[in-house]
Amino acid sequence: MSTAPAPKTPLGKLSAWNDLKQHAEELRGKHLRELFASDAARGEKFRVEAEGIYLDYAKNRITDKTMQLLLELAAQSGLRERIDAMFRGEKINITEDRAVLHVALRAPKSASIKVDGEDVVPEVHTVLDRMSAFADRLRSGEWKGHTGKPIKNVINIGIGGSDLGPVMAYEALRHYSRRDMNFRFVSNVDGTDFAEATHDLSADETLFIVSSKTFTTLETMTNAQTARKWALESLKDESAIARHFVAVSTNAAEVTKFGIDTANMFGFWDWVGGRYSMDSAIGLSTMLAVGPENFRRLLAGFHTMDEHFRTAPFEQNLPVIMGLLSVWYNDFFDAQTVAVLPYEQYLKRFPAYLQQLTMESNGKHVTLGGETVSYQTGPVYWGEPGTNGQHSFYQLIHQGTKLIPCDFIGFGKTLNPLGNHHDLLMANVFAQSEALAFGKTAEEVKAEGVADWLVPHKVFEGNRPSNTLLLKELTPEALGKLIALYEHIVFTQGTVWQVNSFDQWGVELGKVLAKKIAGELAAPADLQHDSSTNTLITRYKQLRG
Ligand code: G6Q
Repeated sequence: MSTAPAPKTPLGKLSAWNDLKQHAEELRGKHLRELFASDAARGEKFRVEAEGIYLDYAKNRITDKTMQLLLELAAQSGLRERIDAMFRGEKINITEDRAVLHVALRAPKSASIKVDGEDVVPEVHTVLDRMSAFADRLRSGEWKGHTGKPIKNVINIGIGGSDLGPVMAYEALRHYSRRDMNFRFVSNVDGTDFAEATHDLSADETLFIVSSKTFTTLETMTNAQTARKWALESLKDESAIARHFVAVSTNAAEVTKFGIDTANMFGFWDWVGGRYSMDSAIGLSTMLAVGPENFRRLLAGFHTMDEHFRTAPFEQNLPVIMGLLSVWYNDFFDAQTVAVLPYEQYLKRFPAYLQQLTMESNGKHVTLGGETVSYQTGPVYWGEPGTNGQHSFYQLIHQGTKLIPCDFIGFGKTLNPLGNHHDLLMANVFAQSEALAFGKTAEEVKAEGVADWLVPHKVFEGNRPSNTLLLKELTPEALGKLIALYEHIVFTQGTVWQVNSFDQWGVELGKVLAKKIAGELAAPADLQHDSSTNTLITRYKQLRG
C-alpha cells in the first residue's frame, strides 16, 4: 500500500472504550475478596479450556460486565475482520507493504494461503522438507565436516528475531534434544560472545548456521566473518566453508557473496517478521537439536492455536481474552508492565523471548493512520521462571506501589520427576496467585499476635490480578501453542490500539548512528555530535589506548 490507509474511528471515540472508562471507575474500589465473596462460582465462570490449555482468569478485577464490554471493544475495533485479513494474506503491515503470514509457516500441506495471488504453502513445505533432509543427514553423521568427522557442535549466529526464538526453543525443548551434541548461540557483537561459544570446540566438528533475514545485520555479519576466520585458522582450506557453514536468509545474493553455496541456504520470505520467524528456517538449529519429527510437532502446536484464534468465538478465545485483559489494566488501571512467570525451568528464556515479541510489536505511539495516540500502548513484559522470582522481585508485586498483572504458567506433569519437587513447585504457583489476589488483612495479621507497630508492614493489600495457564506437559506441541498464544495476544492488543504490530522503525536510528560512529572510531575524525557524545567518544579512545 503506497497510500495512507482509510481513516478508522479513533479508539477514544468508540462507545465500548468510553463505557470501559466509566466501568473502570465503578470497579476501582472493589476488592477481589468482594468479587469472590459475591459469586461462589466465580472460579468456574472465568475460565476457558481450549486445545489443551486451561486458562483461569477469575483472579482479575473483572465482572460479567467487564468481559462484555471488553468483547464489545474487540468487535468495535474490527478484530474479526483484521484476523481474517491476516489469514487471507492481505498486506496488513502497511508501513513495510508486506503481508503478515507467520501462520502460513505452520499451515498443513493441504492449506492454501495466497500472497499476491500465489499460494505460499507449497514453498513453505519445500523448505521444511529440505531442512528435514539436511537435519537427518547431519544428525545421522552422514554429513561430514571437512576432515571427515561428523558434526558435534552447532552454533547459530544471529540476533534479535534470528536468535531469541532459537535460543528459547532450544532451552524449552532440551529434554527432546540430542544430548551428544552441543548447541550454542552467538548474537552479541561483543567478541566475548563468540569467544566463549567456541573456546572449547574444534572447528572440524562444528557447523555454523548464519541466520539473518537480511544478511546485512552488522552484529551477525561481524560474527559470521569472525567464525569464518576461526574455522579457516584450523581447517586452512576455503573449500571447508561449504561443509561448516549454512545460511538461513531471504537474501541469496548476500549469502553467495559471503561464500556460502545457495545449495546450503534455507530461505524464508519477506512476509515473515523477524520476531515471528522461529518456526521458519530460522528454526533450523531447533530442528537439528530435536529432530524433524519434533519440529513438526512444534509447528502442529502453533497451527492448533492459529486455528483456535481464527475460529473460536471471542468469549472462548484464549488470545482474545488475554489480550483484552492486558488492555484493561494497561489503559484503565495504569499498569505499566506484565510479568510472565513460567513455573517450568525449561521455559527460562520464554520471558526474554516475549520481551521482543511484545515490545518490538506494540511499542508504538503512532496509529496506523499516523496519529499520535492519546492512550497507553504496549506494556513492558518481563519475568523469570518460578520459584526463583519469588525470592527476588515478587516482593514488589505483593507489597509495592505498582500494579503488575501476572501470567502464571504451570504444567500438570514434569519431564523430570524427582521426589515431590513438582508438587512443591506447583504449590507455589497456586499460593502466589492466591496471595496476590486475597492478601492478608490487618485483622488477620493482628490475630497472629503481631505487635501493633509491625502490623502495617505485614499486611498484604491483595487485589493484585493474575491469569493462570495450565497445560499437561511441556511437549513440542505445547510449546508451539504457548508461543502462538502470545503472538495472537500481541495481535489482539495491537488491533485495539490501532498500531502496526509488524514493523520496527524504532530500531533504525541507533543502527544508522552506530555505523557512523564505528567509522569515527576506526580513524581519526572530526566529531560532530552533541557535546556529551563527543566527550564520550574521546574518552573511550583514551581508555582503549
Ligand atoms: C524482528 C526484528 C529484528 C531482527 C534482527 C535481525 O522482528 O526485525 O529483531 O530480527 O534485527 O535481523 P536479520 O535477521 O535481518 O539479521
